[in-house]
Amino acid sequence: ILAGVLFDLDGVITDTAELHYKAWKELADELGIPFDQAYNEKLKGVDRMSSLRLILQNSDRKFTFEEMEELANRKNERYRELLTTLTPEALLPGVRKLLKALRREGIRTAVASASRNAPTVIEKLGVADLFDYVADAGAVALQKPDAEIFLKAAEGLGVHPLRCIGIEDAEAGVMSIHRAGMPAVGIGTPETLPDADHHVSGPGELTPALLREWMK
Ligand code: B16
Ligand code: MG
Repeated sequence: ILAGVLFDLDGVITDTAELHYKAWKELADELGIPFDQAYNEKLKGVDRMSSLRLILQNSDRKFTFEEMEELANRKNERYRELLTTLTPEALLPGVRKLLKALRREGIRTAVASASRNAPTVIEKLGVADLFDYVADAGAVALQKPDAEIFLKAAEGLGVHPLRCIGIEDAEAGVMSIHRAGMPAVGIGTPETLPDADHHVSGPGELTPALLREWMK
């Protein structure tokens, strides 16, 4: 029986990937490191430090840990500046309706994102009140594809993981959901997310009835 729905943020609730890209691109340009939209795909669902490491792989010089921390902070400051432009219009179609329908049916909802900025993002999108819990990405030791963030989200809801379903747009996230023992809904296709149990092209296609069905 379905009791909790755990949402990834970027690519599921909104497309912050573009803003992340802008902020990383500015940094990469300053450092003279090649970086484009195609490479940005690799950063989806990947936490901040790991994303930076992927970008710095294309540099011919080495960076100390202190330098890397400074670069990650600089990117985050720029990203947070860009987040001030976010409005409810940036919600992916159907998200608000789905959250309301789930609440009406007594199904609890949480955010299970790698982003430490998740609370700010859902606030700006005007849906913070519609989530029962936001797992703290900053308190997670093992990032996606480890199960930790989805298990923490279930725990925060007070719902057993085996009564939860997860929604993701990234491979690492789908793996994370499976490791937590939950069925995974992929926002994408069997080609982009071969391991997801079910696929939809956007959150607007989801309903409580469909999610209940997929729990069986
Ligand atoms: P932050 P998700 C992820 O969000 C993004 O997809 C990824 O590109 C980003 O690096 C990561 O959050 C960390 O974000 O720098 O804000 O902590 O897809 O897990 O919701
Ligand atoms: Mg995502």
